[in-house]
Amino acid sequence: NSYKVAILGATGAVGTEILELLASRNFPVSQLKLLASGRSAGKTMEFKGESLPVEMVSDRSFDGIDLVLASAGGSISKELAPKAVSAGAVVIDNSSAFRMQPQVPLVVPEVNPEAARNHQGIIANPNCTTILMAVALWPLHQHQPIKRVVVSTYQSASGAGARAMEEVKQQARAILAGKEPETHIFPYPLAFNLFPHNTPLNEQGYCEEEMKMVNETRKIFNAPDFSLTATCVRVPVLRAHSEAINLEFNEPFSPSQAKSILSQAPGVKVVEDWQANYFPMPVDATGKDEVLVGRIRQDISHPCGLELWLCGDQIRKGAALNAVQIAELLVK
Ligand code: 2RA
Repeated sequence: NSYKVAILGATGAVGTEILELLASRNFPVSQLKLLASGRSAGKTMEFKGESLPVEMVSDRSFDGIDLVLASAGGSISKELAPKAVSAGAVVIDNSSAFRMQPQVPLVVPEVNPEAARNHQGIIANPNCTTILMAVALWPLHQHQPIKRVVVSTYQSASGAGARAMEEVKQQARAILAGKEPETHIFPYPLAFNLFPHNTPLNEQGYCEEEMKMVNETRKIFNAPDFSLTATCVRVPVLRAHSEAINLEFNEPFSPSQAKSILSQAPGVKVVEDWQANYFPMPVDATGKDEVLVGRIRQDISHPCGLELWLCGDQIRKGAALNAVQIAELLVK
């Protein structure tokens, strides 16, 4: 079998990665439609040696399409995903628009692949920080239930899109030239700086990005009371997120046992050379499928605590690869 596939948001950072992955993973595509909003329509993109036009998306774009991979922002997904479903397509949506709706599966293939089958037309791709963390925590949680998570994120510019990656480079050039850095996408200078994630804050002082990690993890793990607190920070890195994670269990969990579990965990690569003081870094995670995990160690402040550090490509496993892996689940 092969499928008529549409990429909505094809020219964005995630859309471009989805196109590359459909080719490199040889997804069974019989017809590929590249859809974008106004400013990107008219371009062409390469797929398996063929030059394809990027079309302006319209209500009729999804006629005859089997699968839509959407990464064009929440408002476009809200407007168009239901239309694509009515036209008979299944939509894998990378935006946060549908993630918490009960009838919409929220899927990380290494964690809850079975959830993908119960879709009613839309399947949601979790937030990048949630995906990267879930891939690493799930195998440990299965071995011994995690009692509490404290996570701090170090999020790359790519999470705010391709233009944001350009902006941080431009800001660095300006600063090195002794000029004032300009801010357009980001509210503050990111080059040689960092700032708490600037999504809106709730009354408890948590931003939306932090609450996504809490709420999405609970849904993916099917654990409504899962105890997690997050501090999300934007850092001057291009396209890989990093996370410092503290775990509390009910019983001691030895670092060596955690390391051996993670060494066999799907989607994880343990990277730690204690002699060389070499551990996961964004420059190593960039372009890779795996979540790199290291610095697995006893929490010296708690007998049942464990500390770990991870890096993962935000555009790839954090978004595009996870979505394509969900599509692969559907066609298996
Ligand atoms: C961010 N996770 O990094 C969000 C959206 N990709 O800003």
